[in-house]
Amino acid sequence: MMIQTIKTTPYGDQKPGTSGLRKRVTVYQQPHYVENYLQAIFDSLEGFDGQTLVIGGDGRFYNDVAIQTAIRMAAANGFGRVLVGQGGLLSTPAASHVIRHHKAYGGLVLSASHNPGGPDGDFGIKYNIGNGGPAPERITDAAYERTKVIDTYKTIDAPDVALDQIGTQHSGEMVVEVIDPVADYAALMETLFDFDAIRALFASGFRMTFDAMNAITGPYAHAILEDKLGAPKGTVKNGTPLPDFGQGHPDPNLVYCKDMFDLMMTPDGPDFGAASDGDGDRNLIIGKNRFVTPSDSLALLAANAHLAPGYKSGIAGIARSMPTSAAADRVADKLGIEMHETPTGWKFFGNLLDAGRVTICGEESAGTGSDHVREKDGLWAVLLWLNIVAVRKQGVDEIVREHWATFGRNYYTRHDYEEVDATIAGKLVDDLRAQLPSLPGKNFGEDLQVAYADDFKYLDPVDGSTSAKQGVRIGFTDGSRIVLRLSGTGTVGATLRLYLERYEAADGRHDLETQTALEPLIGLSEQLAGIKQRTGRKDPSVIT
Ligand code: VG1
Ligand code: CO
Repeated sequence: MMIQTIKTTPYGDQKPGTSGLRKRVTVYQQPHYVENYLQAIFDSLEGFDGQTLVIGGDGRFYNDVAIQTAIRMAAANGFGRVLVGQGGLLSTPAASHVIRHHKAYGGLVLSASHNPGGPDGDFGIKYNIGNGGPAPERITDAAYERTKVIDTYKTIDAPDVALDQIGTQHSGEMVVEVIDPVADYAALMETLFDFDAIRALFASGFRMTFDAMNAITGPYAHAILEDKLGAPKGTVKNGTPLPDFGQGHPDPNLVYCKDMFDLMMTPDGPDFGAASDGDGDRNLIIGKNRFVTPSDSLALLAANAHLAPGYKSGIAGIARSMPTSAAADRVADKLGIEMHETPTGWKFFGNLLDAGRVTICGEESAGTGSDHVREKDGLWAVLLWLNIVAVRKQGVDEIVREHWATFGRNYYTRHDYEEVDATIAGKLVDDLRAQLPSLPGKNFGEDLQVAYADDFKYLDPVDGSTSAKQGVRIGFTDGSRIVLRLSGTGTVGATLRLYLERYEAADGRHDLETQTALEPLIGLSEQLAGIKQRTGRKDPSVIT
């Protein structure tokens, strides 16, 4: 096998964000752009000689090109074997499972998640470590430093691998195994959930609609929901992964799944609606007449997880990202288990999961998951919901209302301002940060008194590492919160995310319209941060 060492020059913009390196496809198509980044990752790792690397992506445009490049470079860099999903496909949670199940050294997940795909869309590369989870900052920081000085990369002169052909092939001397992307994952789901109970639910006439958004979950949902669980054919919509996601925006929220939301609010609509994102790690849950916020969903799943076989002996603890509502904290409190608040991004859950300190994790951005893999997992959340509905023999709305009546309700919303001028956005956050020391103790309106105001800093209780400047949070004495941070996944300008939360006790009012319930906090955040005034925007781009 002739290893080629190719000369290259650094790009200055290969700093990974919240979840890998996401850029426009046109950026990735620059000469050696993919190669530089992959070599920088390999250069930041040790001891993988002869080991296994998993490769898979969400099927978006440029996946095939990047995968062939990655296979040749893996061979040249000394990996012994590559496992790749057929057609280059692996959902993010399935990739995580394949890494763990086959004891791989690590994996490359090629995705820009919910960002649009196609020649004018986005592409992304993320490296996952041997526990199946996103590389910690120690590795992503090292890779970034390496991209700044990289001058050569290694590859081999070998033909493309036939990605459609399941079985063993070679790239140079390295073994390449093309695997069924669904099989391992579907088998894992079967060990966690009561498939008989869910089968009986569908057999009794329970109607569900699942939108795969022309993205990666189509094959998984067809195989699990329709083939294994007996949901009628047609339950899964948009179930074939397309390179441009059918020109859609594969983000399962109330904007891009508005049609499903409207359907779920009609009297003769289905009993259960769900969707997942481009790479299959997010979930949207809508019951008949009831949208479940991701923060509530985390709390509900944690409170009811013991109804599923995989969690029947209870959960060790819960972790949530800082901007996620504190609904789950109340569940942890009642169960007497550990509760952790981490920075945004799944990579911060890895240590807690590995140490067995938490079992269930979640983010307000529609991500929930457990210790079964080290990524958030869209279909897992859907199946756990179905399992709970099947066992409790209640509808989603009823389950949610009972939860609020027990724990109280955390009214919650996120306002995103997308593609804002980066300088304006940066200054806005800086100015708010500067106000923080003066806020504690201050009163706003009748009942808002600031209890604390800080820039969130995380101390990892497992390895002692710290991550600073993770978002501004202003907490009030009644449990309300205002959180502001800049997105780390956007590819154009800056995205400001404003998160608002208000707690209403178990015997309080649970039927207010969310934006109305949060009106005072929305007004106060504008007074403090001036997003509309400084950006000239009248309204948020997206409200979730
Ligand atoms: C967003 C979400 C975050 C999530 C990340 C990756 O990050 O807020 O909760 O972990 O996307 O999810 P940011 O930095 O833009 O706020 V995914 O489904 O895009 O892999
Ligand atoms: Co995703």
